[in-house]
Amino acid sequence: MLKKLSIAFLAAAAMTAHAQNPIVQTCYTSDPAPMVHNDRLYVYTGHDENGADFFWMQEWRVYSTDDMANWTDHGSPLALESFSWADDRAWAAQTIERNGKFYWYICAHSKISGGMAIGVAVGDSPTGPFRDALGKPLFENGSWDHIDPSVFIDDDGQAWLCWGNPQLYYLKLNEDMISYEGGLILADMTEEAFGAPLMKNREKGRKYKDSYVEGPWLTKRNGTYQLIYAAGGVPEHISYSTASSPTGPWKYAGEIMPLCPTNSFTNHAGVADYKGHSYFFYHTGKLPGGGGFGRSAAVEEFTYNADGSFPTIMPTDEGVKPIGTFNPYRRVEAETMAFSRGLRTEQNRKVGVYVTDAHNGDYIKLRNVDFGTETPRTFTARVASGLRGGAIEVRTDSIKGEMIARLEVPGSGGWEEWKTLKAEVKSKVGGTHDLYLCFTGRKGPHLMNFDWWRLK
Ligand code: FUB
Repeated sequence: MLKKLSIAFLAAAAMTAHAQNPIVQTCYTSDPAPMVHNDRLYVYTGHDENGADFFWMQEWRVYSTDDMANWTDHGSPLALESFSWADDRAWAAQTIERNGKFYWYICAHSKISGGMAIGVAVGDSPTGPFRDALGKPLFENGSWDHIDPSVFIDDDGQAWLCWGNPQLYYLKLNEDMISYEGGLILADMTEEAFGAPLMKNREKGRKYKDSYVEGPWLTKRNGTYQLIYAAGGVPEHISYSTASSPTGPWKYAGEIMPLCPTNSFTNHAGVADYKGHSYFFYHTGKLPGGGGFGRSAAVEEFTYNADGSFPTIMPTDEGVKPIGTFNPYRRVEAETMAFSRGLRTEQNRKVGVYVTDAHNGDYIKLRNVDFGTETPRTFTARVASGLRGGAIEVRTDSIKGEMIARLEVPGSGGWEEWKTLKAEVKSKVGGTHDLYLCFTGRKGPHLMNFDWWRLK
């Protein structure tokens, strides 16, 4: 189903050159939370299930890029089963680095309290492995308010965690990032702060300017604290408030991403500065088959106003421009792509994340691939096929562009029987091109699994 719809989506997207939103086409990726580390930008997402009728989410995922166009899928290093106390709703989360460790703050339904709880996982790298840092929730009290944690480390080193729907809560984290000082802090949910007070304090029949709902993202710009959040109720838009302290009192500052026809009644934002650019991440229901419970991460570039305030940011299908070139003369994980058609990714212990569900006509696109001045001589790929296999055609500039190499992939004796195969590059290629890895073979069956490739 998803596959057929992906094809329809591509047909629509093809009308706009280089449409790249949503940024991942191999599965649904909700509630994006960016983090920059060592010159790479990572996005931590949720994972909406195919065909879901609610937010029945079971795992979190990680993607990364160094050029904002070609994204590597790092799979799912964290899931509900990573937390012995959690049994449902792997909802919005955010990761931050401190002292060489990566802390992934999540929320999930707790079988201990029966409400939503805030948990924290820790890992030694941005892509894990991660483990529950405490073996119990960091905070819970049986309430369902405890969703959507956002973490922020201030210039003085003080870390803050905030979250909540419809009330905004905070904890003052200790330096270890897995314990806190003092008790739960409740934000003042006033009209001045968010455009409307809490629902229970609103005047009947009165129209308010805006309102805080959920999905806070706490940050600081030019010495001013900014709290970005999903606003307005259902459907949601994105607004923000500012303050001179991380816990407020907040002052309503306006909408950032207005209500738009994105096919999703929720929205969830995160911002990051990366390589001299500013990026706004959010989600839409625009991947085929998607919708309110099938949401996907998208990104827009924006420029802050001179005073540090946000401009209005509109969702686009084009997304952002590449800010670098891609080096094909190294082992490239097959799950690195700017765009793909019809494919999914899986992961196992043997090879990690790999591309699967490759049918005749499916493809991977990479953008801004720099072939340099010397033409490559060989295309090598690690592949497996439990049936008859097929071929990978390596083409430049479009799916119908010049075929520079064709790798025949015979059956390897099993879907996890990996073989490294090589084909000659037959045409000269130099400079920068988009690169397409096109799967061909018998119409109908899954042709092959694909682990990595390299030009030499
Ligand atoms: O993804 C599940 C919930 O939907 C999140 O926790 C909210 O922010 C909304 O996006």
